[in-house]
Amino acid sequence: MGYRILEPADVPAYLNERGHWPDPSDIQVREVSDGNMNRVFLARSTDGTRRLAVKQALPWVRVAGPSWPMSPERADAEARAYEQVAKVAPDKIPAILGYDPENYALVMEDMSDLEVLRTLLNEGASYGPHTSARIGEFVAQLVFATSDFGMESADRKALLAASVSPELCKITEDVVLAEPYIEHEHNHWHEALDDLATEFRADTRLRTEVADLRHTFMTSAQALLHGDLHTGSVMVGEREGAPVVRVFDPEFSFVGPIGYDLGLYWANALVSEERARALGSLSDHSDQLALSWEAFESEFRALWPTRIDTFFDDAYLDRFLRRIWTEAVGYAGTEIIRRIIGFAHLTDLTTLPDPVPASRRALLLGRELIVRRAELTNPHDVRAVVEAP
Ligand code: SR1
Ligand code: MG
Repeated sequence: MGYRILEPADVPAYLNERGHWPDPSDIQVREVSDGNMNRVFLARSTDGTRRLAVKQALPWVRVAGPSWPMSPERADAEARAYEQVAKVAPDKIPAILGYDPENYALVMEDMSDLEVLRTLLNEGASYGPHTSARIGEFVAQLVFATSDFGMESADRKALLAASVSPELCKITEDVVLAEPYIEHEHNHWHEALDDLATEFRADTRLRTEVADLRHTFMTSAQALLHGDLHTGSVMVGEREGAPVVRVFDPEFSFVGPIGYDLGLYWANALVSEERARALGSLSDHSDQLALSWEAFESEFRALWPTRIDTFFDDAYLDRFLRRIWTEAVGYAGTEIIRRIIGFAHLTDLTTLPDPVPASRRALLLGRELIVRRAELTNPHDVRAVVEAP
């Protein structure tokens, strides 16, 4: 039949045809598309005992429309990433029930009993003790297993080739790692930030450091990444009295620098902290970078003795972790900046009564993280920069 864009009314027959739903007359469907890129539908039976989610990639960027075409093959990358994570961290992703490559559609567990982390934080919730630790572990488990330490050389080369994702990488290379530092039609910002946007475009030191991070993103094939690990890609909640953390939406997945995933999470945590500071509602925000890094490092170190290639010794592990740390600090800076003067902004800031003071603080913090990343060697150093007046 070929690729067809699903509308809510198509979903019952679609799920039935694909073998996911026996009685298509007993199904209620609602669209809950929220991210920048795709459409998501939730289906439930009248008594609520059967519930599924369908995510479909469109041939364009959803929020831009057909004027920004984008191959729906990004759904293949997402399905591949889920497959890899399912081998090493199945408890940290939604259950995937099927992938339909013809329609670029994933059928997965409905997680509507959980909440998007960003939404909760914007409503004033705290992280609690588990969320960032689980994220740190998630990154370590995925990247160790798909690095040259966790995977046989030939298998890794095959993964690397299969995970090449030129269009999605180009989005990141452009909207995150270039456009905010040049004049570009995608960019927009609050008019009270004009001076900083202009200053950043003229800052040659900043530009060279971003160029370095951009080139590392393009060339450093360390491990399979989530690729877009912001707080809108994490769901949290409780099931049967136990905390649940689920990472979703890995469509930007590719084999790249490990620090990119950590840096994205940190940036979004730091922006959320600026929101809380502006509203006078700081809670456990300041702990999150350290918690996720410590969990990442400890899990990675725990996996190290299982490495396949023992030419990599313990001294190399220390060096490798330092490199990941430094790059993550830099990527955190780029993510903060692009979310304020680039294409895709964050509701953390845009929904503040006055977004300007928090946005200014965040922009300046972003620049510091990029240009001083080599001298910020641990979470305390970063904290000192965050808390500097
Ligand atoms: C054109 S897409 C802009 C952003 O949305 C996605 O969620 C990624 O973060 C991307 O950079
Ligand atoms: Mg997304």
